[in-house]
Amino acid sequence: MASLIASSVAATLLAAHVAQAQPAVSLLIDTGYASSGPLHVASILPAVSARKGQTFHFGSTYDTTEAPQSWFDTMFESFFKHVVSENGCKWDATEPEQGVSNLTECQACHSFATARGNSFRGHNTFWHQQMPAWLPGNFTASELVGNIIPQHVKQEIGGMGPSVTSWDVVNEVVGDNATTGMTALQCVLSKADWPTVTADGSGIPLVKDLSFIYAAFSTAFATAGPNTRLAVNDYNTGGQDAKTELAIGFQSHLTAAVGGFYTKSELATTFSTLAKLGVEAMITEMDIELATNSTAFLRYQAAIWGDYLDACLYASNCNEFINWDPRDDLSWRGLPAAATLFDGEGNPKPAAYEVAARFENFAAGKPEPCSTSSGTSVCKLSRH
Ligand code: 9MR
Repeated sequence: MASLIASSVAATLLAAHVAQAQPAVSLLIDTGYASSGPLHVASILPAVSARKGQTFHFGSTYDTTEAPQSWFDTMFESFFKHVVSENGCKWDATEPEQGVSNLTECQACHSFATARGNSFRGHNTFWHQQMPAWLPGNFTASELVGNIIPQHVKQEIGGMGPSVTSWDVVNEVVGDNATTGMTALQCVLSKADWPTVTADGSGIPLVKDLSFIYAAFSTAFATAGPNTRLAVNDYNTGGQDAKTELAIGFQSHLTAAVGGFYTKSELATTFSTLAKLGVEAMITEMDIELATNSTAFLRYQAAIWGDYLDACLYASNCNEFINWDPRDDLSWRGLPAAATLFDGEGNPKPAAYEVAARFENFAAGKPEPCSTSSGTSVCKLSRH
């Protein structure tokens, strides 16, 4: 699944793939569900949770610095009901000076969520990007594992309190070339980013074993609330592959092109494999880049979004679904990629209406729709 996206090299890597044609698709919004006018997801979510047997968390990223605030106020009342701080809970924001906890932005996002009846998810306590300047390259492995990571994880997770639904305890620690048959250590060692290869000053690689991951998780386990899910979060996950074996947060930075996303059945098989192991999984950073903002591509995007949401809804072990960036003008993938549910003016796109329709369908107790992103030659929807 090489064309699923690597987080830091997104746009360039997939330029070739997005030029591919899109299939004609069949959508629930063609069958009588609303395709214009007000969106009613927030009012449907309680019935969704009732069918799931536990709270289903559906939301998006937010940061207090992002404009326009009035749009966020409305959307996080009526559509999104779950908040992830896009950047405010990362290590550079939360421990800008060694040993000094600063949860100001992370807490502000949590307060924004709480004030609107939203739940809150934590992203992240450990990542090789957005590190505070004082950290990389300045410590030995034993200082990192024995002191710096546990202290940071404890002060952040402890400081944010037990209501956080899930934490990305480690983010993007698995290498892109991880393959089945490799040990977990080999998979992590193949990650060509700090802390895997940064020397500690003596030329010795900083990470020689998985103790940095163990340090983060054991501290998180001891500090987090009893119902908080603790995740390895990674991109290019969701299929039957080595990366997915190690991660339960499926970022899902996708592209609307064959090979740019997992099929619904691949994703469903992955959820069900994990369910049999007693493991929960979640969609943590969904967006879908388009080659062009045409009607056909917007419909393809809606079909893929619908399939991912259905895969999560109809799985027993998927209860969080997060969209990365709430609207196209705020997307890390750029406005031309049109990768989110709402356009650059904040207007709902077909994918937003299709998401609402999938929720409505599920909440009404209906059977799972077929795999719409496969195209009308494979799947045609009708209202049950
Ligand atoms: O969306 C985030 C963007 O605002 C930051 O500049 C960027 C820094 O690398 O991180 C983005 O979020 C990333 C997330 O934290 C981890 N997975 C990949 C996301 C997109 O790069």
